[in-house]
Amino acid sequence: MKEGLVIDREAQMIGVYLFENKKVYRGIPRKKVLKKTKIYAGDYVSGTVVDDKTFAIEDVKERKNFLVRPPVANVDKVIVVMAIKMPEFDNFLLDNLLVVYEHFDTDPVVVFNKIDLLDETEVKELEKWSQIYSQAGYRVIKVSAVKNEGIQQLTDYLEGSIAVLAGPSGVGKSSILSRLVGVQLETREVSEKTERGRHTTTGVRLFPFGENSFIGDTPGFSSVDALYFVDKKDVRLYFREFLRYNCKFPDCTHTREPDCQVREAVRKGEVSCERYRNYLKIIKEDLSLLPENCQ
Ligand SMILES: Nc1nc2c(ncn2[C@@H]2O[C@H](COP(=O)(O)OP(=O)(O)O)[C@@H](O)[C@H]2O)c(=O)[nH]1
Ligand SMILES: [Mg+2]
Ligand SMILES: [Zn+2]
Repeated sequence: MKEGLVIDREAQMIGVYLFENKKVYRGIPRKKVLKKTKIYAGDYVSGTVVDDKTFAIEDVKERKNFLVRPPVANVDKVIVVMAIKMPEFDNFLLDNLLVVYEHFDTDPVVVFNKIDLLDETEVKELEKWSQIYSQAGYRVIKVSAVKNEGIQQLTDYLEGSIAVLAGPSGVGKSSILSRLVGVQLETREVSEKTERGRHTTTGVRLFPFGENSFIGDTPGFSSVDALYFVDKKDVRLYFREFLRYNCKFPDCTHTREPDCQVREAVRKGEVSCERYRNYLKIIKEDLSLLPENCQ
């Protein structure tokens, strides 16, 4: 049996990347496999080579996670792409996305693209936000897809993983993907219409690059409500930096409880006001709860 990864999934098409020779085969699942599960991009499969174009899929490995939009399994890292300008940085959107991708058990990395566009004041703003997200526990990478800056750093960071790009449209996701993969690609939109005008189930493609790394594009979202995916009471678990603190009550919501260590950390400036404010906004809490130093 040989091991492969499903990198292309659209309608009846299953493209399987074989690790042994890095070639892509048309995957044909055995009936017993289809009975057991659906097959998604990102699925690790085992099977046998039938001929130089065809791979018979005998088994699908259990998934460690599954993103719904786009439907990709076993996502190690989500590259959340933002810009300081064009489009203007939206920290509320970023925090909603981080909550969602933490919830899906991936490791998000924050990428600021288009750094070539920034004047002195905007560079200061970039530094401020970079620091906020590094302090929160995220890897932050500054990139210019146009100037090919920071791309090597991102490639190194993604080595050996399945990653997908996320972020609002226009931030440069497709441009970054082209740089990482090293060729100009015409990336396919995730949602397509059939000739009958009906929405098909999505087509997803992962591109191999570097040392066993794979990357997929996503459609942009300009707004995401984390509560669509995550229970309100669980949001606190997906603000990474909150997990460093032990409040008096283990289920502390970091709002009105006595001896809340997270609120204490906000007061001391260890947890940023911006992040805490967005936490309150996401859980639809009263912003008058912000400590005085954040008002
Ligand atoms: N100045 C500048 N423009 C960029 C950069 N990356 C992408 N763009 C431009 O931004 C626009 C949107 O890029 P695209 O990759 O389609 O963004 P997507 O919607 O997130 O996939 C295009 O006109 C790109 O040429 C960058 O690093 N610097
Ligand atoms: Mg795009
Ligand atoms: Zn607390």
